[in-house]
Amino acid sequence: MLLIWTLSLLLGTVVGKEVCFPRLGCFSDDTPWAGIAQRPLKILPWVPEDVNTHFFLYTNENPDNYQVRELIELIADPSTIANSNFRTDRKTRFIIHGFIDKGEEKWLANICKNLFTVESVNCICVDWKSGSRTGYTQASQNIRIVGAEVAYFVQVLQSAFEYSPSDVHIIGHSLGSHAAGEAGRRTNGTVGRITGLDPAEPCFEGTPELVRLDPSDAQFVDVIHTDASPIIPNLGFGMSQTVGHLDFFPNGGKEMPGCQKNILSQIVDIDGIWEGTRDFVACNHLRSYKYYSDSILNPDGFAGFPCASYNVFTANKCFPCPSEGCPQMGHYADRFPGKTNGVNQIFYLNTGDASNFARWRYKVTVTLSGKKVRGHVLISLYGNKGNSKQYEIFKGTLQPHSTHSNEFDSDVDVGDLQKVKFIWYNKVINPTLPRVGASQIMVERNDGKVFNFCSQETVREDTLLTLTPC
Ligand SMILES: [Ca+2]
Ligand SMILES: [Ca+2]
Repeated sequence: MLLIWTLSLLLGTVVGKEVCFPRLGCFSDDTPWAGIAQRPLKILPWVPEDVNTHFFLYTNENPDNYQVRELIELIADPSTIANSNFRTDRKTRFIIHGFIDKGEEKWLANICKNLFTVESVNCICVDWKSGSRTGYTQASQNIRIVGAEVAYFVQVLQSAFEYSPSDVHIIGHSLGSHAAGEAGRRTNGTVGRITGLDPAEPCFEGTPELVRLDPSDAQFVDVIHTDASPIIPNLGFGMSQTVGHLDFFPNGGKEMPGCQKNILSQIVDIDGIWEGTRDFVACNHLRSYKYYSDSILNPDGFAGFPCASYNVFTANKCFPCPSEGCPQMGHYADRFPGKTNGVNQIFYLNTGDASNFARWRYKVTVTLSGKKVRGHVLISLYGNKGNSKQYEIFKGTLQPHSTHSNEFDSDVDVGDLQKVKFIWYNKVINPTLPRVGASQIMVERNDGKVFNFCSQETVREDTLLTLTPC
């Protein structure tokens, strides 16, 4: 009893420890920063010199080689940014990496390069590898320094160049998402947008909004969840909790297609051994920034559907998009008219298993004709933008006049439908050579537009039947 009493006295004297730094202010280990269930260890962030945050500026004028901006130089003389390729009439997008990662990693600059193909922008990759390559608990505190440095950068832009924080977009992966949230909190939510790419779960899930990314950190917050399984025992690094205005759960948010490959096949990938090992330990977690990167080049290839759950979505019950449309996951999420109508709006979609991850979902309804046999029915779509592969619509008894529907995610955007091809098979030898057809096929696009096709013909197994508009 005496021991417990003494301990509580000792602990009491520790409460309220804080460290203060010029320009960044003070950081305490008070609750909820530390000493709560999700972060029991009373630790403080490192000093800014040890986190050593750097800003690598890429622009349309220097897409391949960054201009290093030492923050200390910027503060002493804001004209250093004026002498760079930074343009005050452009948006500024910061990209912040996560745990163990670094600002020189290719994926950050690749996002910038994709951006330069669609817009003129100041693209700043934030490096804090000195603070990220340590124990996870320490790194999760060091993001407070990173967030403060980014916030300070935004404030210098505002005071020295009258640059509006609403033209700032901060993209953060993993722990970087919460660094973005901290930067946003320190600028009073005036930053235009924050994108959380699979925000880190440990030390953040279920914590107060103060310490983690939440919708109040920016005018608009969008989130992509790709590793939402629990950290214990599944090692799912990402949050399952919704923390934005729009929260996207591609492929259900837990297991990403293409992530089941074994380590050997990963290592022989062109990106080399490090990328292979990264993908092996954290494939689902890293998918979030790959989806974002592809979304820049595919403005309508990541439509997210509002739905009660992913199971309901895969049961084909959330198609097409509602009248207000579907938001796009990734870069163009800010084009959604209802983006800030509420917080924690949830959306589901499927992606591909490798880049290009974009997909376009279609609903196809087939009315059969001809003989009654068992078999599989497949169709392919032909449109003014491209032609799809064959997708299975139904298997079972092919009963004339029966109607069957299915939805699928095409890797091709076919645009406006022009014709449809039908094929059936059963691999059963049948000397009567049965013929099956489709009297009508209805194709619905995700925007609700419907295309109808008809045919009077029937065909033998494995023979294409073309249906024309009707
Ligand atoms: Ca917050
Ligand atoms: Ca998780």
